[in-house]
Amino acid sequence: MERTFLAIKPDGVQRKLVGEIIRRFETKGFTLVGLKLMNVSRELAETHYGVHRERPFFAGLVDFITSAPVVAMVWEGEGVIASARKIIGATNPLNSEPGTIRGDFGVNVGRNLIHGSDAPETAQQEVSLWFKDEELVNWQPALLSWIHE
Ligand code: DAT
Ligand code: MG
Repeated sequence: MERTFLAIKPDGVQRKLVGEIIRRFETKGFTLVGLKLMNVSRELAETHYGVHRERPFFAGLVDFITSAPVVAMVWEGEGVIASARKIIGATNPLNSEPGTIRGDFGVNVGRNLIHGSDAPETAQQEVSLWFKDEELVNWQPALLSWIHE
């Protein structure tokens, strides 16, 4: 089953949006298989955002993501990678549609509340960067047959 890595960024945690954000993925029908509140080391932040290393916002991004706790999560479900990106909304919250997390709660690209893996390869890399195998829980939700044919 497909899995993706999501992280509620420090702004989402500070603004008490953890429950609201998790609720959106739960009620959509996805399954939570990994969850932890954690401080992010510079090393982890720099690896996670390595693709942006040359961008002008990189240093600020690493400072921000390491500035306060984040909620790191792994979610499972059919099509969860692309669907989570839609639920999250466009990178700049001013361009995110209402109804998306960023569209409903954000106004600034540097405070866009949540990260989501953007493709199957990055999802796999990010899940294993942030979580040990034994931190992930394999389970079958009892409601699965009411969500899937
Ligand atoms: P996304 O988080 O939607 O995958 P991304 O991978 O292009 O977006 O960028 C990673 C993060 O970097 C993004 O969530 C916020 C920050 N960022 C991106 N573009 C930025 C910009 N022009 N100015 C400031 N921060 C930016
Ligand atoms: Mg990205």
